[in-house]
Order: sequence, then C-alpha cells, then structure tokens
Amino acid sequence: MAPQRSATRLIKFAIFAVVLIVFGYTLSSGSGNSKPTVGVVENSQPVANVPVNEIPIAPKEIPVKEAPNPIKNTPAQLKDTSSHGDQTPLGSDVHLDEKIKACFVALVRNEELSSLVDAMRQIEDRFNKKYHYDYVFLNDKEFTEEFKETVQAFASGPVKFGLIPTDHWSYPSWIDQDKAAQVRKDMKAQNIIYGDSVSYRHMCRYESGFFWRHQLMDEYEYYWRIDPGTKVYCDIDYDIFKWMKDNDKKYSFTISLPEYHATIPTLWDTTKQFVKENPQFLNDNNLLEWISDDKGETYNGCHFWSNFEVASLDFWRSDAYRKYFDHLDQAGGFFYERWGDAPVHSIAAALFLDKEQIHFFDDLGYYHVPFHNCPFDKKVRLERKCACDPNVDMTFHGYSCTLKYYDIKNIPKPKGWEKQINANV
Ligand SMILES: Nc1nc2c(ncn2[C@@H]2O[C@H](COP(=O)(O)OP(=O)(O)OP(=O)(O)O)[C@@H](O)[C@H]2O)c(=O)[nH]1
Ligand SMILES: [Mg+2]
Repeated sequence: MAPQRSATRLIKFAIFAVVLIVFGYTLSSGSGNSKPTVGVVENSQPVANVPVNEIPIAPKEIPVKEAPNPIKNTPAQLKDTSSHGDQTPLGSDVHLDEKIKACFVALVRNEELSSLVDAMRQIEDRFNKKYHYDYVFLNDKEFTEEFKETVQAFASGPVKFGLIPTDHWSYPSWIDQDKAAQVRKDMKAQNIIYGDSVSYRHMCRYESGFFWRHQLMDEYEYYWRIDPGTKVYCDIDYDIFKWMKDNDKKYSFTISLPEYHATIPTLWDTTKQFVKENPQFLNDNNLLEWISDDKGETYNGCHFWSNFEVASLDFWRSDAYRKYFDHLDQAGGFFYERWGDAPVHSIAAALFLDKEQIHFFDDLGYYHVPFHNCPFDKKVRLERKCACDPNVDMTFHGYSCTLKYYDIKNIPKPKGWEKQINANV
C-alpha cells in the first residue's frame, strides 16, 4: 500500500507543478507590455518600435500616492497659512482625462541644448512626468538631429519642432537699419546689457508678437515658457494649466522687477498714444496702479519676468493685444531702442486684463540667473519639497515689484517677510 500511495502523491505533485509553470509563464509574458510611455515626435511618430495606436500616451487616470501628511487643497483651508499668494491649491489628484490643450514652449538655439534639458529635467521631475504635456521648440535655424534626439529623450509628452518663418525674424520694411545700427553702437558705448545685439532684439520682438502665431501653437490654449538654464524648485502636484483655465487666469508670473529705463525710453509714450486711440481695450479693473506710480503719467518699469510664463494664448491672439503689438512694432522701438518682451507683455496684461486674471505663483519655486523665487512659507516648502533657500527669495525684496503687487491685491504676506526687503538675494 505505501509505495502505491506515494506514487499517487508524486503524480498529483507533478500536475500541480505543471499548472504552476503555465500560470507563471502567462503572468510574465503579460507584464512585458507594461513599458512606460515614450515621447512621440511631430506627426505622432513613436520613438520606440511600437505602433502609434498602441502607445498609451495618456493613461486615463494615474492615482497619486497620498503624502503621509497631505495639505488639502481648497483655498479656504489655506487661510491659516497666510502665505499663498493668489491662493493656489496645494496638492490634488491627477486626472489626465481632464487635461486641456496646453504645451511647454521654448524659443531656443541648438547650442543651448544642455542647459535646456537641465530645465526640462526639472519640469519633468516636478510636474510633467504625471501629465505628459506637449513640448514645442522654436528656432530661427533648423534644429540639429542631436538636439531633436536629446530633447525627445527628456520629454514625457509629444515633442514638436518649428522653424520660424523669415518674416517673423527680420527687419520690417519700415525700419531704417542704419538708424538701428547707430543705436546699437550708442548702447554699446553706454554698456547697456544686450544693447549691441541684433539677435536679442529679434528675440524680444518674436516673443512679443510672433511665438503665439507659429502654426505649431495653433492647437493650444495655454503655454508654459521655458528658458534654458532655469530651475523649478518645488513639486507641482496639481495640473497648473487646468488650474489656470478653471480659475479664469490668463497670465502668471513668479518674479517681477523694474526694467532698465535706458532700454525703453519711449515705450510708455507709445503705449499711452495707443490707449488714447483705443480706449475700449482698457480693462475697468486693470492693474495700472502696479505699473505706474502717478496714475498713468509715467511707467515705473515694473514687469513680470517673462522667462517664466504660464499664460493664455488667447490673450495674445485677442484684438487688443494684436493691435497693441502692431502699434509698437510700427513705432520701431524693438530696433531703435531695445524693448523687451517682458515689459511689453506686462504692460498689456496690466492694462487689458482684469487684475484678477493675473496670478502670482508663490508655490512653484523658480530660478533664472540671477534671481530666485523660493516660497517663503515653510509649510509650503516642506510640503512641496522645495529645494531652495528662502533667504534668497526675491518676492519681498526692495528691488522686486511683487511686494507692491501683494499690496494692490490685498494678499496676506507670510510671517517674517520684512527681513527680505534688504536681504542679500
Ligand atoms: N533660436 C534662437 N533663440 C534665441 C536667440 N536669442 C535668444 N534666444 C532664446 O530666447 C530666450 C531668451 O534669451 P536669453 O538669452 O535667455 O535672454 P535673457 O533671459 O533676457 O538673458 P539671459 O540673462 O542671458 O538669460 C532663450 O530661450 C534663448 O534660448 C536666437 O538668436 N535664436
Ligand atoms: Mg534667459
């Protein structure tokens, strides 16, 4: 009896083992398809050898792990923290099915590749790895293969490359180029930064009046401008584009400061002339007070630092802005002076938008040489894992215009802000 029973046991064991092996094999071959998403280039060509329709570019919903001690997000719940700028939500789940038409956009040169991917890496780590928003790269020259290949490796969303049409990056017919050359000579003699640069002027004119007209931008509603070499210091755990749209925000910033007057001597008079001729564009609830200390007589130079922008493309596409840009362009100050896109965008936002449509992000953390925005509120810094030093935060510094913005919009300031006024930022 005993040898017969052990033979039966052996057979049962063998059957069980076969079932286990088959089951194990099925499981392991199934998991081979769960490769993470790769970036796609224009025309939806996948980088990997996977048919386009099989690439899960935007899985419907990715549940986000709860932080051990989450700060939940309604503005009302933030009141006790006193430092939330225009009340940005802290933390929220990721709903990719609610994504809006938005992209990152960078006007960039091939030779800036390494500092560009440095900035991209931070944006991916801090934000976009959860959302996979598109990237648009624009250049007045063809991008090299190396450039394209490298940025695609860093992007978690689709990537598009655009060549700037020549008429968007050249002298308009009405510009006297000899006069423009003389101005550059004079500015060089006065040591005005980028005063002698032709390409810088084309860049400023392009960022003012053309990037939003590029064909590749047509499909988008919102954008985030990326400058090479910039940093994002904090986790952004909500969909910033959707938040802007849901809250009817049209323009946002992280750092503000006064412009060098020598680069814009006639910008304000040219603006005043435009407003006089087109009073219908002036918003009733505008932010004029922020850009002028004497009710519009003169410009105080305050501008949003436009190397960071998350904004609505429809604002630039509006009748008001198009006509304003055309008026400025006709006046020639992009070449006869050195008008920057930052004061141009800022003056337009301050005059044509409702001030409630402008937003200061005090919760992202941002750096562009030489200035930092490092959230001054400790609670925000810890919650968002902001890798920065609040002692160099520019927000409340005497040189910044953001303090004035807080006062005009009655935004509560964080405890201890006064010590930043004279800080060594
Ligand atoms: N394709 C292209 N991009 C440019 C050119 N000049 C500037 N840019 C881009 O335009 C943006 C602004 O230029 P920057 O040189 O950073 O100007 P800035 O931020 O005022 O000055 P920095 O303090 O030097 O950074 C950056 O994204 C540059 O890569 C150009 O001639 N061609
Ligand atoms: Mg820059």
